[in-house]
Amino acid sequence: MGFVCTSRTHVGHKRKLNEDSVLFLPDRAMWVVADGMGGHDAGEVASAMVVEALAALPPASSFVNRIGKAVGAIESVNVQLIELAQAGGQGRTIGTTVVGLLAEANEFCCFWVGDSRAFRIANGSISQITRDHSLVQDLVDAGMLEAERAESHPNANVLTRAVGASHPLTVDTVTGTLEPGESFVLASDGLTRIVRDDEILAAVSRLGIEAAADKLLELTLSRGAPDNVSFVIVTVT
Ligand SMILES: [Mn+2]
Repeated sequence: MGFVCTSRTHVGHKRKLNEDSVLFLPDRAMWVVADGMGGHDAGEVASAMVVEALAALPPASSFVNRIGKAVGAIESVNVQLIELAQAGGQGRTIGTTVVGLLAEANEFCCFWVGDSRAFRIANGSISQITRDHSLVQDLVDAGMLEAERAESHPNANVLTRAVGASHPLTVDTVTGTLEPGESFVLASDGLTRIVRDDEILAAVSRLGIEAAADKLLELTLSRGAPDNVSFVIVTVT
């Protein structure tokens, strides 16, 4: 399988610092978005650490082995971030989300922690293939909150899982078979809180990949871009 891919990251219109990090390695069929939290000297450090750890992964003997190494790298950054926060002594969390896509031959694996999302776009429809590790997602799953009201819930930003939050950390994964012509979108919540899934679908399925990325960023910025916004689009050729 071949890929065409692109990415964007932008500080947005309200934040002073871009705490998101993007890893874009088409040669190794690996793409990652991480959304750091904790403010200056924390969020951008955490998201960069997880991205750097994944970029530094050694070659693997099989795809399953490669997935295991990626998960292990995230678990190891989790421990490092907890130690870093303890060394700082102010009781704060230095954390990050992570969502990544790995591909090999005709297989893919998506791994994630937190509320950064992965979508799969195929045959004119979009499906979210990750499940947010967030309080509102748990409420939706329990039937206590309608999905449509989750974004506007006062606790919409409360995560139940993040890299750097607690030990041990469980990294969720989903695997599948790649189909030519389908696309994947990895995104931080700076995109997904502002741009609807059907708008992501329309941009990616109707426009070329660069124009689609420009459109998604433009939509976010024109709506105020209250958060950092980062995303990757990968189309299988
Ligand atoms: Mn964010």
